[in-house]
Amino acid sequence: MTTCQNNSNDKNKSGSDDDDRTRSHNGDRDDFNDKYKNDSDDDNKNCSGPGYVGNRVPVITAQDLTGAVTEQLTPVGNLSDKGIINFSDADLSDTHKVTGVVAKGLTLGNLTADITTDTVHGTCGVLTWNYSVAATAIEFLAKNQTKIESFDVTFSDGKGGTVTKTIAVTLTGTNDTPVITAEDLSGAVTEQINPVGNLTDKGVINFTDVDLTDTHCVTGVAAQGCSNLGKLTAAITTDTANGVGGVLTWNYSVAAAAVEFLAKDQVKIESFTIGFSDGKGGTLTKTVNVTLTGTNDSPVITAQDLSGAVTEQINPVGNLTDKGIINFADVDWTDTHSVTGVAAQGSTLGKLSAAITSDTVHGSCGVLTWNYSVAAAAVEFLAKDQVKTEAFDVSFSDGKGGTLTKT
Ligand SMILES: [Ca+2]
Ligand SMILES: [Ca+2]
Ligand SMILES: [Ca+2]
Ligand SMILES: [Ca+2]
Repeated sequence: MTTCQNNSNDKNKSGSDDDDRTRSHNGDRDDFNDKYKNDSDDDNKNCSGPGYVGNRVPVITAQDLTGAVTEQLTPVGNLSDKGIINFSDADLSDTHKVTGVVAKGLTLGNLTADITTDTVHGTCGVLTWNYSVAATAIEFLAKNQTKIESFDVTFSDGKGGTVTKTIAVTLTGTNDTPVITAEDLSGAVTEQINPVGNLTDKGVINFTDVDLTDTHCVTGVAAQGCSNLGKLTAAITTDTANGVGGVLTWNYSVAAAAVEFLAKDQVKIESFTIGFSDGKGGTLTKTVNVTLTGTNDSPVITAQDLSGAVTEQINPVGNLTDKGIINFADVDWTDTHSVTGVAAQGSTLGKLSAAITSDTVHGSCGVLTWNYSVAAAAVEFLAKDQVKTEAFDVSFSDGKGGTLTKT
């Protein structure tokens, strides 16, 4: 009885002086009994004796009623927290037990509670509560998003004295980076024969984000290198709902005329980097490659000299000759050209040869030169002002299927 009183005394009279302690040890009526002097003196002197008629409810002396867990970056096992409630009970012989733990509303975690140390001489009782939730169960929380789970814990002294305390555990979210579930990162356009408008392609990137409340946006599109002819735009066309179903759509466009310079099957790859974010520090970067494929364009004549003339000499010596040039262009920058044939129309006295004497540079300024020659002696038979026309078909090609024939 003396130890119980001292303990109780110490707890309830912080700052009391030595005189009080001395009086307790001396067996005088002490503070412990003073505290409960609403009861009769007899009851306090004989707590379990025949004169005892009332039960005293346990008294909380200290309590930790709040818990906290924080979402892990990579969920493993359980997240847990615990706390204790200290109590005393003036009824020295009472034993205590937890009689109920009731979750308030729907909770993701569980809370258990037990009397881990019962009172000794009425003091130092300890109720310990343990909260636990599966780490994976709270991944859905966004960064710093909180959810509070509450539980009513009731314990009893077995004599009708019960105490109910509410434990509130705060769950705090951590950001999860969006996850790509499918992606189309390659585009392709093909040069038209006759360029009109724009050449376009598009694709989508599908993503999820376990943080249910996160919204997403494209943070930037950057061309890689400086030679891109086209442009790429990107936007979140469908955001996630319940964490799934996010769609980022990219659109590539290039002026049809801008890719005419590509030769047949020549390819040019244009790359763009797309960044998007969940607004909470979770970012992803994706690179889209668009392949531009060329189509052949036939050479185009820009100027031409298709007629020659020679006149019979009085005294035939050597050959009579003439020549001319055909200027051409080819928008296919890399094409090289060659004469593929010279064919005389009917029988001719002279001969005509032809060659590409200057090929195109960046598609222009190509020159084909033809040379006609006939033996001077061979035309002596012509009377004064009599004419004979000799015709030749000259063909040249860009080597990619584009041919021209000139007469
Ligand atoms: Ca999260
Ligand atoms: Ca997120
Ligand atoms: Ca072309
Ligand atoms: Ca060509």
